[in-house]
Parts: sequence; structure tokens; C-alpha cells
Amino acid sequence: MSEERIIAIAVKKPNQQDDLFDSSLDELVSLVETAGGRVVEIMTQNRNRIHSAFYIGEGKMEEIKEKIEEYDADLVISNDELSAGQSRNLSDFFGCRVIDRSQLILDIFASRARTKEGKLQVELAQLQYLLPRLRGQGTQLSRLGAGIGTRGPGETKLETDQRHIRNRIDEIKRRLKQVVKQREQYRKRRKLNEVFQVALVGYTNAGKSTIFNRLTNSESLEENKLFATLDPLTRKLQLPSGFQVLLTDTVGFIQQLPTSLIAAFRSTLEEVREADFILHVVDSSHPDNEQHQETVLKLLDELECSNIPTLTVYNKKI
Ligand SMILES: Nc1nc2c(ncn2[C@@H]2O[C@H](COP(=O)(O)OP(=O)(O)OP(=O)(O)O)[C@@H](O)[C@H]2O)c(=O)[nH]1
Ligand SMILES: [Mg+2]
Repeated sequence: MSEERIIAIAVKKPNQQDDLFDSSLDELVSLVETAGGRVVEIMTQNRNRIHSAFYIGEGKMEEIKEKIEEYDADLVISNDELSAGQSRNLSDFFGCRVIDRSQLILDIFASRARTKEGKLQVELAQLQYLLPRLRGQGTQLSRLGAGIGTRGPGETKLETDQRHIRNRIDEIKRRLKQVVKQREQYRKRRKLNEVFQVALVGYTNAGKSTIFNRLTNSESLEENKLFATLDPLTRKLQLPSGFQVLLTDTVGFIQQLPTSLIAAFRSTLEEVREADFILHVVDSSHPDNEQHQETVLKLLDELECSNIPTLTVYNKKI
């Protein structure tokens, strides 16, 4: 499929600092590139609050519509999460598909999931995102063609029928329960063997997999793209002192991670909770690295991992 042309839209609220707003837009552009699209124009508007029906103001919508025609754009992506009504109203007005940042991240995860567990987790997150947004627009959604925002794990098209979705959610949860049990068994065995466990965590693209590979002579996917790693990988590592540890490479974090994704990836992220020690990898060459660190620390806190001893590794010095 040829590269999709995308218009990014964003509302800047009075309480958002300029530099943080700009970096969230840079990140949106990287996310689009990771998904295989190209942002042709970024359109922003300062507003006191999000427009409840349209997200963005009506005058701005006219301008955006003109740009869509000018670029023959395939898709509009909003920087914030949209309600069902907002995305329906926008796509009716623009006459093209409209998705939000969360759907974009879910789409990237969907195309990256490799293991059975990863695929099930992403599908669950996508379905849980979709379900409350389906009311009265099932047929509209199912008319959508392929493209960014419509991909399911393993490139199957996302099903948009409510009843089917509910059944599928139940089925996935049942299957994931099995996987969770297996993981628990592994963990118990490791605990029994009293192996010291170290987890590499950090913002996406910080260099976790690169460090993991160098330390363990492995080939975890390392790539200059967001979310290269989805499935945790664990290897034995002998430290120079002779001390044996298990090192785990994990999925990267990002700000505004969709809540349905955090919930679905809980079992994967629980690997971090079991760690005796955390290596927090930071891309110190990134201008927003302080904010990245804050995001990671906040998510670690949510995962109840903030009591685990942590060493911050300032990576990419060269
Ligand atoms: N310049 C420089 N680049 C690095 C360094 N470490 C890693 N990289 C590059 O940064 C990019 C991301 O590295 P990964 O190891 O895939 O990062 P990650 O943290 O595993 O990313 P996700 O799995 O996407 O969360 C790759 O292109 C690496 O080659 C470093 O020390 N210096
Ligand atoms: Mg990685």
C-alpha cells in the first residue's frame, strides 16, 4: 500500500506549556512514521477547552477541510483521544477517516505483535477501545477500508460488530488467563531457584534492546522506530564478578499510553514487578529526556514498581 497522507490536528489548552505541546506533536509525527504514514500538515488551535462535539473549533474545521482537499489526504489524526461523537462528527464533515493518538498507538502495537500472547493483548486493547465507541455507528465503521487505525494483530481486519466484539473479548480474556498462569509458574520456579532478576525499562527507542543484545549476545529487535519490542525477552547473564542474573527486555513506555493498552499488557508488565532490580534506560541525547523519565517513573508507580531499586542509565552519550 502506498504511504498514507495524514493531517495531524491538535488543540492547545492554556495550561499546556509550549515546549511540551511541541514535543507531543513531534512524537505524533514519529508515531505516524512508525505506522508507515506521512504527516503532510500539522494544524493546531489554541482553545480554553476541547469542543465537545467537534474537538476543534468550527472555523478551524473549514481550514482543515481545505487542506484535506489540497493534499488529497487519506486520514486525519488528532493528538488527543476523541469521543465516539467527536470522531463521527469530524469524519462526516471532512469526508475522510479520522482517528486519534490512542488508535494510532494501538495500530502500531497491532502490526508489531509477534507472539500469541502479544497478539491477544493488542486485540483485547483494540476491542476495549472500540466497544464504547460503537453506539450507532457500527455500519459506518465497518465500511472503512484498510489503512492506519484499522489493522488488527496479524493484519486481520478489526471486526466492528458489537455482539461479536463482546464474545471475542470474553474469549481472549479466557485465553490470556491461561497464559498468565503459565507465566506465574515460570516466575515461581525462578523464585524457587532464587535467581536475581533485572529488568530493562524505559521510554520507547531509548536503547533497551541494544543494551540487552550487547550484554547477552542476543538478537532482540533493535530499531530506530517506536515500540520495536513488544514481547518481553529474558536471558541469563553472568556479571564480571561471577554473579548470575536473569535480564529481561521489555516493551517501551510513551506518554498518553492508551489505558486499554496498559490494562491489556499488565501480564507482560508484571514481569517488571517481579524484578529485584530495574535498569531505567534513558536516551540522554533526546531533548525531552527529562519528561520521558517522568513518564516512565509515573508508569512504574502505577504498576507498583516504584519500591524496586533502580539504576538510571543515561544512554546514547555517543
Ligand atoms: N547513537 C546511539 N544510538 C543508539 C544507542 N543505543 C541504541 N541506539 C539506537 O537507538 C535506536 C533504538 O534502539 P532500541 O534498542 O531498539 O531501543 P528500545 O528502547 O529497545 O526501543 P523500543 O523497543 O522501541 O521501546 C536504534 O536505532 C539503536 O541503534 C547509543 O548508545 N547511541
Ligand atoms: Mg526494544
